[in-house]
Amino acid sequence: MFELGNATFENYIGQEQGFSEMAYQMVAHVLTLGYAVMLAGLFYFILTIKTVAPKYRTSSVLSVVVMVSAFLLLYAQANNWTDSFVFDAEKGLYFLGADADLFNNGYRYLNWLIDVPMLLFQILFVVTLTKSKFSSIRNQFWFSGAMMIITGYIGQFYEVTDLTAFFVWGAISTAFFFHILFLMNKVIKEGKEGIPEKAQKTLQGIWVLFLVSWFLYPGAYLMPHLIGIEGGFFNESGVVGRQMTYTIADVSSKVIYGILLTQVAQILSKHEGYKEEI
Ligand code: RET
Repeated sequence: MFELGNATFENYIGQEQGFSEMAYQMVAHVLTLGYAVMLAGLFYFILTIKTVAPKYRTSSVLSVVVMVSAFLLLYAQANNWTDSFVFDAEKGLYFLGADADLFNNGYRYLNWLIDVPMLLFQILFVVTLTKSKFSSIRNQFWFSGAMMIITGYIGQFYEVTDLTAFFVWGAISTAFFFHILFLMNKVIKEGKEGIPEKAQKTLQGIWVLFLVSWFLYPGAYLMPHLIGIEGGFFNESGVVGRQMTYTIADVSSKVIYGILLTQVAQILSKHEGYKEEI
C-alpha cells in the first residue's frame, strides 16, 4: 500500500477494492468510444463547411479545433486508464500497479480550458445579437468559462482528502457556471428574433441540449459523493458512472451541439440566398 494523497478516488478504489473485469472494461470502452466519436466529428465539421455561407464558417472551424483537442485528450485519458490498473490473476481483479501512473481526470479540465471558451464563442458566429454587444458577451464568456474550470480543477484534487475544500471550490465554480447559463440564455433569446421558424426551433433545441449536457459535468465532479460521503458511489460503480457521464456530456456538448449549430447556419444560409458549394 502506498500513500495516495490528493489522488482522485479512482486510485483509492483501484488500490483498496480493485476493479472487476466488467467495471475495468466498461471504462476502457467508454473512453475509446469518446475519442472515436471526436474523430468522426472532425470529419463531419470539415466536410460540411461549404454547406454554410462564409460568414458562418468560423463556427465550423471552432468545432474542428474542439474535435482535435478533445480527440488527443481522450486518447491520452484512455491510455492513462489502461496504464494505471493491472490485472491480478490471483484475485481476478484489476489493481493500481506498483510503479504505474496514477489515474487523473485533471487532463480533462485542462482540455475544457480550451474547449469551453471555443464552444461558447462559436455560437456568436451563428446568431445575430440584437441588443448585447458581441465583444462584451465574448469577454464575459471567456472570463467566466476559464474561472469555472480553474476553480473546479483545484477542487477536484480534494475529493478524497478534504471535503470542505472540495465543496467550497465547487461552489465558487458553480457561481461562474450560473453566470454562463445566464449569458447563454440571453444569446439564444436574442438569436431567435427575426429568423425562420425552423431555425428558431433548432436554437431552442440547442438551449435544452446545452442545459442538460453542461449540468452533467458538475454531476461527474460530485459522483463519488452523490449518495452520501463514502456511501453508495464511493466504489467501482461511481468510477464507471463518472466516465460514462463524461463521455455522454462530451459527445453532447461538443459534437451534437456543433451539428445543431451547423444546421442553424445551413437554414440561415439558404434563407439568405446562399447556394451550397461542393
Ligand atoms: C466543475 C466543478 C464543479 C462545479 C461546476 C463545474 C462545471 C463544469 C462544466 C464543464 C463543462 C465542460 C464542457 C466541456 C466541453 O468540452 C468544473 C465540474 C459547475 C459546466 C462543456
